[in-house]
Amino acid sequence: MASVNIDNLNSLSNLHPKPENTFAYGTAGFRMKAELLDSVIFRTGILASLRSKKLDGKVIGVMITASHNPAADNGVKVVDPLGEMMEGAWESHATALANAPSNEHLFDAIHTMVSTLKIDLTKPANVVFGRDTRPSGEALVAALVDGLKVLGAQSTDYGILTTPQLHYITRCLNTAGTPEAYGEPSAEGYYKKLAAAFKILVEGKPRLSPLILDCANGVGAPKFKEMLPYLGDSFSVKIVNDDVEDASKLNLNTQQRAPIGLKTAAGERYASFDGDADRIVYYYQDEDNTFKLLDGDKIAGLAAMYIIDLVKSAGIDDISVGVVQTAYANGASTQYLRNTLNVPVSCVPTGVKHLHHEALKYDVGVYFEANGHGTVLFSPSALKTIYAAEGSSPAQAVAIRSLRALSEVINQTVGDAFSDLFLVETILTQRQWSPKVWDQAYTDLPNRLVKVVVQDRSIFKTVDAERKLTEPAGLQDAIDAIVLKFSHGRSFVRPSGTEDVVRVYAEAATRPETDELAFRIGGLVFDYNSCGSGARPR
Ligand code: G16
Repeated sequence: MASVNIDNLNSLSNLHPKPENTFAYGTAGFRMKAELLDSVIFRTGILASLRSKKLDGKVIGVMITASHNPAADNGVKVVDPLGEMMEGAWESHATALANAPSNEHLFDAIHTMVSTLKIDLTKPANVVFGRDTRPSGEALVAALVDGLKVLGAQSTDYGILTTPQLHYITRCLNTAGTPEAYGEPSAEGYYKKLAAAFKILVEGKPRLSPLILDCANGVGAPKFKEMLPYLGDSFSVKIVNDDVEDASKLNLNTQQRAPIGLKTAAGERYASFDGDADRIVYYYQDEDNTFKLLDGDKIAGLAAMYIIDLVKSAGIDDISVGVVQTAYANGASTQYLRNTLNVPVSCVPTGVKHLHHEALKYDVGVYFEANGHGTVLFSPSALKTIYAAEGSSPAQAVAIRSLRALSEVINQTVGDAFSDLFLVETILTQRQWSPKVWDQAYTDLPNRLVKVVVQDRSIFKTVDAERKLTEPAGLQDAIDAIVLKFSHGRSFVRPSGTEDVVRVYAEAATRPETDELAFRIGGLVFDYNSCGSGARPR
């Protein structure tokens, strides 16, 4: 079996020295201050090459982005051949490569992977990559390219893309020429595919008023503008927060309020992307000037309701629909799904990879995190049924056509803000619903998310889909004792996988009680064994 050329490795690795820091492949890859990432991204190039060789030269994707994080951060994640997140078992290998303290250790870490994973280094390696609009992206791409040279990977730079576009392209490249061919492997192919399906879905229906779309001053802005010509008059939009030149404006959004600089008005319909356009939330302003958020839970409820109806109208009885959520899902949304829509609901830990995996268990699996990250997966057998169905009435034929188009408009690889936007716009157009009508399905319990800065978030260990802490010892009992005092109280604490904080979620019967619960638990975490650092949450 071939070996790694050590001189080549040394000379390239010397260009990307590892700082003292310790790195971990977290919820969505490596993510931290951009200036710390040079060696990590260089080594991710080696990792992606090894992954491709292990998979017989299949194309592996690498996306350089820090998504919702501030502009000074950046990150990297590896995409598997069908556009899914990299197989979980490889995360520890990614972490081991990133933390090797010297070139010799790096050489050894590569060889440990090669022997334990039985990687044939003579196989080809193919890697594609993209980045978001962060100013640090260009230099990090150069580090990645050096990493790809270590094992001689063939690579293609797709330039600036949204994260879901890179996932889409990876899948297209690996399925080209097979019965599962996913589309043309380019941003243009992606626009054409989504736009064609959306046009079918809204055909013959009166158009809605323009959507006001906040792009968080991120990559979603130029990319959505690029897509507009493909949509023709099927959709009308007013794009705001589209300044990608001034990085300080990236992701300057606030929680449970309209984004900075956007003045909302009653009667309008709004949506916000995050910095790499893999998440979306909707919102509107009520007549009494209240800001109303339609988050990932609301999108999941809308999508599940619509798909269940469509399957029934199509006369296809043997397709099961299920929904996957995380602990952040509002209690009222879970009740609505279970008791009104009668769909099975599972709860998994935070991170698209967990939701995606669980959603594959259903014929049609709807998965959304409350933060707007999600999609709908159609199983191969569900697609077969949908494509084989003919329908025995014109109404059934229309429903079948819509189901087919729906499976095309929805990105099957990962949560995608563009796809999810077209999913929501389809349903609102088909039903001629305002956001307010959509919102009436159920009323959210008031909820609040608090970030607690701690000295070491790795001491927080969770079980039960992150709903309970096992460590630090005793903290969960203290949380439970507080929660018991609140009507409809629920709260959990978990370490973030993308930011250096611990997150506290709380919900309760009323807004004041919710706020009190959130800050009492936040304060408890901060004070517990003097865990906190910096300002105590209040
Ligand atoms: C990433 C993950 C999401 C997760 C979010 C926050 O999103 O892909 O699944 O919900 O981070 O995770 P945490 O609470 O662990 O920090 P994105 O949009 O930033 O890539």
